[in-house]
Amino acid sequence: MSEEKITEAIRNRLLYFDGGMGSILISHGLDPSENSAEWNVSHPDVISSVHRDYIAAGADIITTNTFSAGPLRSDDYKLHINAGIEIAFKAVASAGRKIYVAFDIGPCGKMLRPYGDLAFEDAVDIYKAVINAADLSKVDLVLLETFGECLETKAAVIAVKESCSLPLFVSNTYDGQCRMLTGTTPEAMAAMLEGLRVDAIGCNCSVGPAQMAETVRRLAAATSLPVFANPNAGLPGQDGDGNFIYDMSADEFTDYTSGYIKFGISALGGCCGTTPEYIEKTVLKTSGMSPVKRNIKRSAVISSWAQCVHIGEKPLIIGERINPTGKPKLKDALRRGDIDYLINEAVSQQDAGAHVLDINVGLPEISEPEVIKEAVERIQAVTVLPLQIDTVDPAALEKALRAYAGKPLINSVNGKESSMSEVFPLAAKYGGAVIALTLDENGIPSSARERADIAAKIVREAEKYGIDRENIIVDPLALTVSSDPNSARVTLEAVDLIKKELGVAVSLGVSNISFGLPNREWVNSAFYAEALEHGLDLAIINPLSVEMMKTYRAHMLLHGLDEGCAEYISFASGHQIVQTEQSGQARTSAKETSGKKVSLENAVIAGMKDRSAEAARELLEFLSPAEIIEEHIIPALNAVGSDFEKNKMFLPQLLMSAESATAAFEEVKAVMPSGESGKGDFIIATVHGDLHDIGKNIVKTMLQSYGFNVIDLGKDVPPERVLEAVISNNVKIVGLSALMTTTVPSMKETIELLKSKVPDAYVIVGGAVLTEETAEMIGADAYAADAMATVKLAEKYYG
Ligand code: B1M
Repeated sequence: MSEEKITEAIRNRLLYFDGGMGSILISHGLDPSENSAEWNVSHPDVISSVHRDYIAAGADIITTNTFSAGPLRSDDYKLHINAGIEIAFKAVASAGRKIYVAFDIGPCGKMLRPYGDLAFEDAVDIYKAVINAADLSKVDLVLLETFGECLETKAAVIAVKESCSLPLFVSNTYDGQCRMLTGTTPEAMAAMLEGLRVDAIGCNCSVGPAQMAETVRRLAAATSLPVFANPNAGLPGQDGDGNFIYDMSADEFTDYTSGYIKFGISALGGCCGTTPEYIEKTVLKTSGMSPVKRNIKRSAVISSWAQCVHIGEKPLIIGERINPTGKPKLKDALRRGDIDYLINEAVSQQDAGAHVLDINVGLPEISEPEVIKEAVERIQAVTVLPLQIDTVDPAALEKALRAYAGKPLINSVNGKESSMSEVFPLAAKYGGAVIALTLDENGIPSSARERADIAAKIVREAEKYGIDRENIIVDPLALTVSSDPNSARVTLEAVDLIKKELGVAVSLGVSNISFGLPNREWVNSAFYAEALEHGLDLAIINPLSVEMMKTYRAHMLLHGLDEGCAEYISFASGHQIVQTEQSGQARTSAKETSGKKVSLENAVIAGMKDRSAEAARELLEFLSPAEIIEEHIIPALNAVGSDFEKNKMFLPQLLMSAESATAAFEEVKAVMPSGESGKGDFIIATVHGDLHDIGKNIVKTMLQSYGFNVIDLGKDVPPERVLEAVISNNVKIVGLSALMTTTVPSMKETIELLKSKVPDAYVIVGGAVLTEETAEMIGADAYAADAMATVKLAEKYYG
């Protein structure tokens, strides 16, 4: 009898993962700073006994001790991986029942751009190196675990898929608000991973089982794939030595985790702090239970790194402005490589109410694959909207699909064999809903019937690639009424036929209807209203056009799709759109009136690096550097910080704003007087654990311009390094910066070390999180609220 594959088993019955490994190894003497994968070589018996204990406890899936084995962690990673696989393979061989070996892969140890400096394709190569190092004949599946970031997860999935055909389970970590480190929701993750055709999705680590319940529920509601959950033994706390401790008993743990079964999950296990006892009690408590059948309403869904957009639930708008056709300024920006111009268009369209953004950068004189990749990477970092990848070049399409952090719309495929054979394999591999144009080798048919027939052919062909019809959105093509008076009628008839016969969603590039006519928006908006009446699901329009948005908002209102008329009222009262016709630039009138001041703040808030620098240069004509910093850069960052706190902005956007603020600051710094540099030396650092250095850099520049020689130790500086700099440079005055409540203890530690070794050291502290009182409490000599206060304190010290 052939063995039941893991992909079948997980659909047939409740399975059990094992529990924590690292926390058990620590109890056997592993130093938390050691690479636990090395123990596969140095302590194989310990690893083997942990596996055997989990098997005895009832686990069906044993994860190899290879979570932290990879080229960035150790040169010996191949050795560690294969030793780990061999130990697990032998442990299950003597189990007497089928136990599945999961080859466990954790995050690679470096952050991808924009959070770190690792390029996406380099990350793919790192994961490929890990997979190719392993003897995969001895494992049943690959498990990607504890991934906290959307793009890194995608890089690892692609690497696995391109290297082997083993079943792939993917588990992410979410916080208590059901967000991954970078803000991704369970629904967005499920959409992307289902599109990438993984075999099961789950969550592990980070929080305790109580806090994880909502993530598990949402994951299970968002996907038809099997879902699994491996929580920690409680919410992580820290002991006096800074070690993580987990304090939930096995009984309490199983009380929570057994409750996950009603959500429809297929497998349960544990993560940090759990032991064989936890798994045994889980198995006992849930014995006799089977996975609850989930009723997932299947609908087309696309996603960004942050959120999902469901197609077919209500009419949606695809912003059309990032497309060079007929837009000389955009063409020029593309030729100059000015991606900030595109970012401005993206942000304006998002503010105006678009739900999806079309990205088309096709110009014969640029390298479309390279430019579309950069455009996707940069635009997705500043917007939460899903993108529509719009290109006819398969190489460009593939580059964009790889770089995209989510499940995109693909624009487009058509009924030509050549188009379908190029686009469908890519859509099947990377996931995505596809816009299908009703044209084929014979051109665009003149009747609605023939267009619907082409649509049916495309849907059938897509199914051969495993792309089901909910991921096909048919565009029956709006052609200009100026050359064919029947064209609008035919298109609308085709909308009706296609929706009725195929049950798929329908989209239209609305403005094509008026090509060659004057006052095109009059025609466009009338046609748009009619198309909405016919059930148009997605309209590619200009969301900055008042005419079009009037039509949309009124339609939503009249069809009971605008609760409390809220969106209409907000649109009607105040959201007037001012458009500078040819330029392609547009802003709301409220923003426009505030002139240059808002333009630097907006650029920082929107994360436009080049625009921020440009705006700072402009402001320097009539403001002093200090005024620009105090009145423009800092307020913009405060606004960003406040939106971040309210979950309105997420880490990628925070990061883009920080980079933009830095770009503006660099411009300002360039014109600041350098000072005579003889007033004395000053050591400055951001404390250990803290990566915020914008404020510290401002303080440094201000000190320099007042004549001090600043020794800058950078950010995330350990106390010993500060002490060493004080001693080796014989400088007693030190400025420390900390921006987070969590890094104030590190500041205190630094002060204590300095004072114990150099009692006459004079320490000034600063940073948004500090006050006079805190400064005193942690033993600082002085508190500086800002850069000027620091200069005054330094002058007093040396004076
Ligand atoms: Co983050 N961050 N951040 N962040 N970030 C804050 C600080 C936060 C308040 C945002 C929020 O939630 N509202 C919050 C901390 C909450 C808290 O503990 N109370 C926070 C968080 C939580 C985080 C992360 C944990 C987010 C995450 O990963 N989930 C993460 C932590 C990373 C780490 O440090 N380990 C993180 C990451 C980042 C970015 C990397 C994206 C980026 C920093 C980029 C960089 O610095 N290169 C960033 C940013 C930009 C911010 C905000 C938005 C802006 C900080 C800033 O530059 N302000 C910030 C929110 C806010 O402060 N409104 C926020 C402008 C700057 C000029 O002010 O630094 O105060 P400031 O400096 C002033 C004075 O304080 C004084 O003079 C300066 C000039 O007037 N001063 C000194 C400062 N240092 C001094 C030293 C002196 C003297 C005076 O020595 C003599």
